[in-house]
Amino acid sequence: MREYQNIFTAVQLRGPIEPGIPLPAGDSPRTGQGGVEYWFGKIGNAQVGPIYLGFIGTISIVCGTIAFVIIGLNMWASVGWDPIQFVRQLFWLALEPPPAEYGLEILPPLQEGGWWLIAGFFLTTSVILWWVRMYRRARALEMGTHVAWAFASAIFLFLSLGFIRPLLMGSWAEAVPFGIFPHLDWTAAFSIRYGNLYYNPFHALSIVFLYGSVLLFAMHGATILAVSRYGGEREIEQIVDRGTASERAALFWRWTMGFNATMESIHRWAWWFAVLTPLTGAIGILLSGTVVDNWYLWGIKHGIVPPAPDLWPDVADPALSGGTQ
Ligand code: 07D
Repeated sequence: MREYQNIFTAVQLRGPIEPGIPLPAGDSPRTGQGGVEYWFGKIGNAQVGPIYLGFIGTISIVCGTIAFVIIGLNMWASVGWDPIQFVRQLFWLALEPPPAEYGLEILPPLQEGGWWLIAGFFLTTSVILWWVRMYRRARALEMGTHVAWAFASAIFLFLSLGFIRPLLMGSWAEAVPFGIFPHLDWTAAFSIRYGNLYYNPFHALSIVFLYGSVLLFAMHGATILAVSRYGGEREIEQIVDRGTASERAALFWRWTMGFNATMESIHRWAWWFAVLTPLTGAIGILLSGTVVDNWYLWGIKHGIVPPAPDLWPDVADPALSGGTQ
Protein backbone atom coordinates (compact mmCIF):
# COMPACT_ATOMS: atom_id res chain seq x y z
CA MET A 1 0.00 0.00 0.00
CA ARG A 2 1.31 3.43 -0.88
CA GLU A 3 1.70 5.66 2.13
CA TYR A 4 2.44 9.39 2.18
CA GLN A 5 5.65 10.09 4.11
CA ASN A 6 6.99 13.24 5.68
CA ILE A 7 8.96 13.85 8.86
CA PHE A 8 5.75 13.42 10.90
CA THR A 9 4.99 10.01 9.42
CA ALA A 10 8.56 8.95 8.81
CA VAL A 11 9.67 5.67 7.40
CA GLN A 12 11.55 4.17 10.31
CA LEU A 13 15.01 3.82 8.91
CA ARG A 14 17.30 1.52 10.85
CA GLY A 15 20.75 3.06 10.66
CA PRO A 16 23.61 3.29 13.15
CA ILE A 17 22.61 4.76 16.50
CA GLU A 18 23.25 8.51 16.68
CA PRO A 19 25.05 9.23 19.99
CA GLY A 20 25.01 13.06 19.69
CA ILE A 21 27.91 15.51 19.74
CA PRO A 22 31.02 14.88 21.86
CA LEU A 23 30.60 16.05 25.45
CA PRO A 24 32.70 18.87 26.93
CA ALA A 25 35.77 17.72 28.89
CA GLY A 26 34.95 16.76 32.48
CA ASP A 27 31.27 15.94 31.78
CA SER A 28 29.91 12.59 32.96
CA PRO A 29 29.33 10.09 30.17
CA ARG A 30 25.90 9.42 28.72
CA THR A 31 23.98 6.47 30.16
CA GLY A 32 23.19 3.55 27.85
CA GLN A 33 23.93 3.07 24.16
CA GLY A 34 20.51 3.94 22.79
CA GLY A 35 18.26 1.66 20.76
CA VAL A 36 15.41 1.77 18.30
CA GLU A 37 11.82 1.29 19.44
CA TYR A 38 9.05 0.98 16.83
CA TRP A 39 6.26 2.43 19.00
CA PHE A 40 8.27 5.49 19.96
CA GLY A 41 8.82 5.95 16.24
CA LYS A 42 5.03 6.26 15.87
CA ILE A 43 4.88 9.31 18.15
CA GLY A 44 8.36 10.79 17.77
CA ASN A 45 11.89 9.70 17.13
CA ALA A 46 12.33 5.93 17.00
CA GLN A 47 15.78 6.18 18.61
CA VAL A 48 15.50 6.15 22.41
CA GLY A 49 18.61 7.21 24.33
CA PRO A 50 21.40 7.41 25.15
CA ILE A 51 20.23 9.68 27.96
CA TYR A 52 22.49 12.14 29.74
CA LEU A 53 21.87 11.75 33.46
CA GLY A 54 25.13 12.92 34.99
CA PHE A 55 25.67 13.59 38.69
CA ILE A 56 23.06 16.36 39.06
CA GLY A 57 20.41 14.42 37.14
CA THR A 58 21.01 11.32 39.26
CA ILE A 59 20.75 13.28 42.52
CA SER A 60 17.59 14.96 41.23
CA ILE A 61 15.97 11.59 40.50
CA VAL A 62 17.08 10.24 43.90
CA CYS A 63 15.57 13.27 45.70
CA GLY A 64 12.34 13.02 43.65
CA THR A 65 12.09 9.33 44.46
CA ILE A 66 12.61 10.01 48.19
CA ALA A 67 9.81 12.63 48.10
CA PHE A 68 7.53 10.25 46.19
CA VAL A 69 8.19 7.39 48.62
CA ILE A 70 7.68 9.57 51.72
CA ILE A 71 4.37 10.81 50.33
CA GLY A 72 3.29 7.28 49.36
CA LEU A 73 4.25 5.70 52.68
CA ASN A 74 2.44 8.43 54.66
CA MET A 75 -0.68 7.87 52.57
CA TRP A 76 -0.40 4.11 53.05
CA ALA A 77 0.06 4.56 56.83
CA SER A 78 -3.08 6.75 56.88
CA VAL A 79 -5.19 3.69 55.85
CA GLY A 80 -3.56 1.43 58.46
CA TRP A 81 -1.15 -0.12 55.90
CA ASP A 82 -4.08 -1.82 54.15
CA PRO A 83 -2.98 -2.30 50.51
CA ILE A 84 -6.56 -2.61 49.20
CA GLN A 85 -7.71 0.59 50.89
CA PHE A 86 -4.53 2.30 49.72
CA VAL A 87 -5.45 1.60 46.11
CA ARG A 88 -9.18 2.25 46.57
CA GLN A 89 -8.72 5.56 48.37
CA LEU A 90 -5.53 6.69 46.66
CA PHE A 91 -7.06 9.74 44.98
CA TRP A 92 -8.47 10.94 48.34
CA LEU A 93 -5.35 10.36 50.47
CA ALA A 94 -3.15 13.25 51.59
CA LEU A 95 0.09 14.26 53.22
CA GLU A 96 -0.89 17.56 54.86
CA PRO A 97 1.40 20.45 55.87
CA PRO A 98 1.75 21.24 59.62
CA PRO A 99 -1.28 22.77 61.36
CA ALA A 100 -1.26 26.56 61.93
CA GLU A 101 -0.08 26.37 65.57
CA TYR A 102 3.39 25.28 64.38
CA GLY A 103 3.86 28.47 62.37
CA LEU A 104 7.15 28.19 60.47
CA GLU A 105 8.74 25.67 62.85
CA ILE A 106 11.58 23.85 61.11
CA LEU A 107 10.69 20.39 62.35
CA PRO A 108 7.25 19.87 63.87
CA PRO A 109 6.36 16.28 64.94
CA LEU A 110 6.66 13.94 61.96
CA GLN A 111 2.99 12.95 62.10
CA GLU A 112 1.89 16.59 62.26
CA GLY A 113 3.45 18.00 59.14
CA GLY A 114 7.08 16.97 59.76
CA TRP A 115 6.91 14.45 56.94
CA TRP A 116 5.29 17.08 54.70
CA LEU A 117 8.28 19.38 55.28
CA ILE A 118 10.80 16.61 54.62
CA ALA A 119 8.98 15.52 51.44
CA GLY A 120 8.72 19.17 50.35
CA PHE A 121 12.44 19.67 50.89
CA PHE A 122 13.34 16.67 48.74
CA LEU A 123 10.79 17.54 46.04
CA THR A 124 12.03 21.14 45.85
CA THR A 125 15.67 19.99 45.72
CA SER A 126 14.76 17.55 42.97
CA VAL A 127 12.91 20.18 40.89
CA ILE A 128 15.70 22.76 41.28
CA LEU A 129 18.42 20.24 40.38
CA TRP A 130 16.40 19.23 37.32
CA TRP A 131 16.36 22.91 36.37
CA VAL A 132 20.17 23.12 36.78
CA ARG A 133 20.55 20.05 34.59
CA MET A 134 18.32 21.52 31.87
CA TYR A 135 20.33 24.75 31.91
CA ARG A 136 23.67 22.93 31.82
CA ARG A 137 22.64 20.51 29.07
CA ALA A 138 21.46 23.44 26.92
CA ARG A 139 24.84 25.16 27.41
CA ALA A 140 26.69 21.93 26.64
CA LEU A 141 24.78 21.69 23.35
CA GLU A 142 25.52 25.37 22.65
CA MET A 143 21.81 26.13 22.57
CA GLY A 144 19.88 29.04 24.06
CA THR A 145 18.53 28.45 27.56
CA HIS A 146 14.89 29.25 26.71
CA VAL A 147 13.58 25.90 27.98
CA ALA A 148 15.24 26.37 31.36
CA TRP A 149 13.79 29.88 31.74
CA ALA A 150 10.30 28.71 30.80
CA PHE A 151 10.67 25.91 33.38
CA ALA A 152 11.86 28.53 35.91
CA SER A 153 8.56 30.33 35.51
CA ALA A 154 6.65 27.16 36.45
CA ILE A 155 9.02 26.59 39.36
CA PHE A 156 8.32 30.14 40.56
CA LEU A 157 4.59 29.29 40.82
CA PHE A 158 5.43 25.98 42.52
CA LEU A 159 7.66 27.79 45.06
CA SER A 160 5.13 30.61 45.54
CA LEU A 161 2.44 28.10 46.46
CA GLY A 162 4.51 25.83 48.68
CA PHE A 163 7.27 28.04 50.08
CA ILE A 164 7.31 31.81 49.43
CA ARG A 165 3.68 32.56 50.32
CA PRO A 166 3.73 30.38 53.47
CA LEU A 167 6.89 32.30 54.52
CA LEU A 168 5.14 35.64 53.90
CA MET A 169 2.07 34.45 55.85
CA GLY A 170 4.20 33.07 58.70
CA SER A 171 2.89 29.50 58.58
CA TRP A 172 3.51 26.26 56.68
CA ALA A 173 -0.21 25.57 57.13
CA GLU A 174 -0.79 27.97 54.22
CA ALA A 175 0.92 25.57 51.80
CA VAL A 176 -0.64 23.02 49.48
CA PRO A 177 -1.09 19.41 50.68
CA PHE A 178 0.27 16.49 48.62
CA GLY A 179 -2.53 14.37 47.20
CA ILE A 180 -4.76 14.31 44.15
CA PHE A 181 -8.18 15.47 45.44
CA PRO A 182 -6.73 17.11 48.59
CA HIS A 183 -4.76 19.59 46.48
CA LEU A 184 -7.85 20.28 44.38
CA ASP A 185 -9.89 20.80 47.56
CA TRP A 186 -7.14 23.16 48.71
CA THR A 187 -7.59 25.32 45.61
CA ALA A 188 -11.35 25.51 46.18
CA ALA A 189 -10.85 26.39 49.88
CA PHE A 190 -8.23 29.00 48.91
CA SER A 191 -10.58 30.57 46.41
CA ILE A 192 -13.40 30.81 48.98
CA ARG A 193 -11.08 31.99 51.79
CA TYR A 194 -9.93 34.93 49.67
CA GLY A 195 -13.39 35.87 48.47
CA ASN A 196 -13.49 34.09 45.06
CA LEU A 197 -10.31 33.83 43.05
CA TYR A 198 -12.15 34.71 39.84
CA TYR A 199 -11.97 38.35 40.96
CA ASN A 200 -8.18 38.14 41.39
CA PRO A 201 -6.99 39.91 38.21
CA PHE A 202 -3.79 37.85 38.12
CA HIS A 203 -5.76 34.60 38.21
CA ALA A 204 -7.75 36.05 35.31
CA LEU A 205 -4.55 36.99 33.45
CA SER A 206 -3.12 33.54 34.10
CA ILE A 207 -6.25 32.01 32.54
CA VAL A 208 -5.93 34.35 29.56
CA PHE A 209 -2.40 33.11 28.94
CA LEU A 210 -3.37 29.49 29.63
CA TYR A 211 -6.25 29.57 27.17
CA GLY A 212 -4.14 31.75 24.86
CA SER A 213 -1.42 29.08 24.91
CA VAL A 214 -4.00 26.48 23.95
CA LEU A 215 -5.22 28.63 21.08
CA LEU A 216 -1.71 29.36 19.81
CA PHE A 217 -0.73 25.71 20.12
CA ALA A 218 -3.78 24.64 18.12
CA MET A 219 -3.23 27.32 15.47
CA HIS A 220 0.47 26.57 15.04
CA GLY A 221 0.18 22.78 15.23
CA ALA A 222 -2.70 22.77 12.77
CA THR A 223 -0.97 25.17 10.38
CA ILE A 224 2.21 23.13 10.18
CA LEU A 225 0.27 19.89 9.70
CA ALA A 226 -1.79 21.58 6.99
CA VAL A 227 1.33 22.48 4.99
CA SER A 228 3.31 19.34 5.78
CA ARG A 229 2.67 18.10 2.21
CA TYR A 230 4.91 21.00 1.12
CA GLY A 231 7.56 20.17 3.71
CA GLY A 232 6.21 22.59 6.31
CA GLU A 233 7.71 20.64 9.18
CA ARG A 234 11.16 21.80 8.05
CA GLU A 235 10.14 25.04 9.72
CA ILE A 236 13.49 26.58 10.35
CA GLU A 237 15.04 26.26 6.87
CA GLN A 238 11.84 27.68 5.52
CA ILE A 239 12.06 30.91 7.49
CA VAL A 240 14.64 32.22 5.03
CA ASP A 241 13.33 30.64 1.82
CA ARG A 242 10.87 31.92 -0.77
CA GLY A 243 7.92 29.98 -2.16
CA THR A 244 7.87 27.52 0.69
CA ALA A 245 5.20 25.84 2.75
CA SER A 246 5.87 28.49 5.39
CA GLU A 247 5.03 31.23 2.97
CA ARG A 248 1.77 29.47 2.09
CA ALA A 249 0.96 29.06 5.78
CA ALA A 250 1.62 32.76 6.36
CA LEU A 251 -0.57 33.60 3.40
CA PHE A 252 -3.38 31.48 4.85
CA TRP A 253 -3.42 33.54 8.05
CA ARG A 254 -3.07 36.84 6.18
CA TRP A 255 -6.07 35.84 4.06
CA THR A 256 -8.15 34.64 6.99
CA MET A 257 -7.31 37.20 9.67
CA GLY A 258 -5.32 39.90 7.88
CA PHE A 259 -2.14 39.31 9.93
CA ASN A 260 0.38 36.54 10.21
CA ALA A 261 3.08 35.69 12.69
CA THR A 262 6.38 34.74 11.12
CA MET A 263 7.93 31.29 11.43
CA GLU A 264 10.22 32.78 14.07
CA SER A 265 7.75 35.01 15.91
CA ILE A 266 5.10 32.29 16.35
CA HIS A 267 7.54 30.48 18.62
CA ARG A 268 8.12 33.66 20.64
CA TRP A 269 4.35 34.07 20.96
CA ALA A 270 4.09 30.49 22.22
CA TRP A 271 7.03 30.87 24.65
CA TRP A 272 5.71 34.09 26.16
CA PHE A 273 2.14 32.86 26.58
CA ALA A 274 3.34 29.67 28.25
CA VAL A 275 5.77 31.54 30.51
CA LEU A 276 3.26 34.20 31.51
CA THR A 277 0.67 31.61 32.63
CA PRO A 278 2.49 30.56 35.83
CA LEU A 279 4.26 33.93 36.22
CA THR A 280 1.04 35.95 36.47
CA GLY A 281 -0.48 33.09 38.49
CA ALA A 282 2.34 33.31 41.04
CA ILE A 283 1.80 37.07 41.41
CA GLY A 284 -1.89 36.41 42.08
CA ILE A 285 -1.07 33.81 44.71
CA LEU A 286 1.55 35.98 46.42
CA LEU A 287 -0.92 38.88 46.69
CA SER A 288 -3.67 36.74 48.27
CA GLY A 289 -3.77 37.13 52.04
CA THR A 290 -0.68 39.36 52.03
CA VAL A 291 -1.96 42.45 50.19
CA VAL A 292 -5.57 41.57 49.45
CA ASP A 293 -7.74 39.64 51.89
CA ASN A 294 -10.91 39.37 49.83
CA TRP A 295 -10.88 39.58 46.03
CA TYR A 296 -14.66 39.96 45.88
CA LEU A 297 -14.61 43.07 48.08
CA TRP A 298 -11.52 44.27 46.20
CA GLY A 299 -13.55 43.88 43.00
CA ILE A 300 -16.41 45.93 44.44
CA LYS A 301 -14.01 48.64 45.58
CA HIS A 302 -12.46 48.88 42.11
CA GLY A 303 -15.75 48.80 40.21
CA ILE A 304 -15.23 45.31 38.75
CA VAL A 305 -17.99 43.54 40.69
CA PRO A 306 -21.51 44.90 40.92
CA PRO A 307 -22.23 45.05 44.67
CA ALA A 308 -24.67 42.36 45.76
CA PRO A 309 -27.24 44.79 47.24
CA ASP A 310 -27.82 46.21 43.74
CA LEU A 311 -28.87 42.78 42.55
CA TRP A 312 -30.74 41.66 45.68
CA PRO A 313 -31.67 44.81 47.60
CA ASP A 314 -33.35 42.92 50.48
CA VAL A 315 -30.37 40.67 51.21
CA ALA A 316 -27.56 42.01 53.41
CA ASP A 317 -24.22 40.54 52.37
CA PRO A 318 -22.39 39.66 55.63
CA ALA A 319 -19.03 40.01 53.86
CA LEU A 320 -19.68 43.73 53.36
CA SER A 321 -19.93 44.46 57.08
CA GLY A 322 -16.68 42.88 58.29
CA GLY A 323 -14.29 42.77 55.33
CA THR A 324 -11.04 44.70 55.12
CA GLN A 325 -10.48 45.26 51.40
C1 07D B 1 0.89 24.14 39.34
C2 07D B 1 3.23 24.93 39.14
C3 07D B 1 4.47 24.37 38.51
C4 07D B 1 4.69 22.95 38.77
C5 07D B 1 5.91 22.39 38.85
C6 07D B 1 5.99 20.92 39.01
C7 07D B 1 6.25 17.96 40.28
C8 07D B 1 5.41 16.75 40.46
C9 07D B 1 5.29 14.75 41.82
C10 07D B 1 5.25 14.37 44.30
C11 07D B 1 0.37 24.71 36.42
C12 07D B 1 6.48 20.47 40.36
C13 07D B 1 5.83 19.17 40.68
C14 07D B 1 7.52 17.72 39.58
C15 07D B 1 5.47 16.22 41.85
C16 07D B 1 5.24 13.94 42.88
C17 07D B 1 5.15 12.50 42.64
C18 07D B 1 1.67 24.95 37.14
C19 07D B 1 1.92 24.68 38.45
C20 07D B 1 7.18 23.15 38.73
N1 07D B 1 -8.86 28.20 37.34
N2 07D B 1 -6.65 28.36 40.68
C21 07D B 1 -4.68 28.56 38.27
C22 07D B 1 -8.40 28.08 36.04
C23 07D B 1 -10.67 28.26 39.80
C24 07D B 1 -7.00 28.26 42.04
C25 07D B 1 -3.78 28.55 37.15
C26 07D B 1 -9.51 27.90 35.16
C27 07D B 1 -11.60 28.42 40.93
C28 07D B 1 -5.79 28.32 42.83
C29 07D B 1 -4.65 28.64 35.97
C30 07D B 1 -10.66 27.91 35.96
C31 07D B 1 -10.80 28.01 42.06
C32 07D B 1 -4.78 28.46 41.90
C33 07D B 1 -5.99 28.39 36.48
C34 07D B 1 -10.24 28.10 37.33
C35 07D B 1 -9.43 28.15 41.62
C36 07D B 1 -5.33 28.47 40.63
C37 07D B 1 -2.62 27.62 37.15
C38 07D B 1 -12.08 27.75 35.53
C39 07D B 1 -11.15 26.83 42.87
C40 07D B 1 -3.35 28.55 41.76
C41 07D B 1 -1.62 27.93 36.07
C42 07D B 1 -12.46 27.68 34.12
C43 07D B 1 -11.02 25.58 42.10
C44 07D B 1 -3.02 28.74 40.29
C45 07D B 1 -3.37 32.44 40.46
C46 07D B 1 -0.58 26.86 35.85
C47 07D B 1 -2.61 30.20 40.10
C48 07D B 1 -4.37 28.57 39.60
C49 07D B 1 -7.06 28.17 35.65
C50 07D B 1 -11.04 28.22 38.44
C51 07D B 1 -8.32 28.13 42.47
C52 07D B 1 -4.55 29.71 34.99
C53 07D B 1 -9.34 27.75 33.70
C54 07D B 1 -12.30 29.69 40.97
C55 07D B 1 -5.74 28.31 44.32
N3 07D B 1 -6.01 28.43 37.85
N4 07D B 1 -9.41 28.22 40.24
O1 07D B 1 0.27 26.99 35.00
O2 07D B 1 -1.61 30.52 39.61
O3 07D B 1 -0.57 25.74 36.63
O4 07D B 1 -3.57 31.08 40.59
O5 07D B 1 -12.96 27.67 36.34
O6 07D B 1 -2.52 28.53 42.66
MG1 07D B 1 -7.74 28.44 39.00
